[in-house]
Amino acid sequence: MKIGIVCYPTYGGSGVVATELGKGLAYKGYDVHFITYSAPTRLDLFSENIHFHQVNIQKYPLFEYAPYELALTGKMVNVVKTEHLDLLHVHYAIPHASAAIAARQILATERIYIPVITTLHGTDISLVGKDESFAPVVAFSINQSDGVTAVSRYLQAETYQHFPISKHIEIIPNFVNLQRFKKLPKEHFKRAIAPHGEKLLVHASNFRKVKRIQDVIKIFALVKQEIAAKLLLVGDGPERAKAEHLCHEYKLYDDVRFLGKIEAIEEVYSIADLFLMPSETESFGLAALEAMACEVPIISSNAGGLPELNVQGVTGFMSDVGNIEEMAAQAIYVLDDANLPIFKKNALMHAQKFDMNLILPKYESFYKKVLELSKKVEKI
Ligand code: GMT
Repeated sequence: MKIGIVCYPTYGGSGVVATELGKGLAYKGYDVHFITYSAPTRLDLFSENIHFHQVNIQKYPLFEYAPYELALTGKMVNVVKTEHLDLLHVHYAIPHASAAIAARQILATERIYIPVITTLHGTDISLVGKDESFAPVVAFSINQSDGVTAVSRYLQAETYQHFPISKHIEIIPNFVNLQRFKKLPKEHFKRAIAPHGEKLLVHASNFRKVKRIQDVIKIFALVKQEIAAKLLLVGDGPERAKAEHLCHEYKLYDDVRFLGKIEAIEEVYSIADLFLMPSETESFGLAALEAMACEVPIISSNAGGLPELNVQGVTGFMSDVGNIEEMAAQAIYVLDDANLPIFKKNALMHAQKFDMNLILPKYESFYKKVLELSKKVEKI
């Protein structure tokens, strides 16, 4: 089967899921064509089954806002035709789903029928998608897709609640590659960062407002009052400057390390004792899952789909958004030497339920179902 995958190639959960899915499918023998504006960050694999088609946008003085969606649509049309794709799988509704629906319509005029599957990831529904300038287009493209998936039960419910959707939305949770995300022997790295046996807390994200980085620092400040600890912050984004400022204000700067964007993030998780995710909303929380696979328990908010991932009192704890005192108290409890080993073991055991080898077949059967249904529609 030949599949076109459209995603955001930069740091961000939806791009990571799309890329890991593409790599996994290529490994299974599918011919995978990534259609994006630059090579996806995690597309580090050389494989004869993986192809990359770059979307280029013409610069023209008239365009104050270059029409990326049109360039993407045109690219999809061309790639479907030249590569004889069977299916387009787009990740993140805006603008990938509407571009794919337009491409499908253009191709239909040449009697080429290409089914479109849209995977909803989170902010395309919960934050950006609800914006009144996008909402009608998001609803239209979901309803028009041949198949729609969402990464959690929460996101499915949220989509039905906020948009007039007549389409079935299949839930296919995010997954983790357990070959890559596992606890690695990095004790030397840990000794360098925490030479006195301090506990290591970690947070990884794109440092956007929704991640509540300031809560991460405030929780850490409270934890540090009770136990020796260090904080590692992985990633970068608009909230970083504020976070740095807060560290200075709390006189924490020597105990917090801003590591920036890191490729081998599993090496950081391998030395971590606790992952903090106090997000305002989170449709799934992929970074937390990858940390869990490296035996790291989670302290998170209970927003969005996080209760589907973090099991209260088992893999860590959850609190209401912004309840930093409770999150800090729970972190201190988990980090206690009497409790930590069991939480670590539980985190790994739970992450194994999201093993890529279990979730990929769900996408494969969904592809088959959508292809069969669309063949019937074609005949009518
Ligand atoms: O907003 C982000 O954190 C990035 C965003 C994305 O689409 O790139 O992440 C969303 O998709 C991830 C993969 O499915 C989920 O794990 C994240 O929970 C989700 N983020 C939010 O809902 C805020």
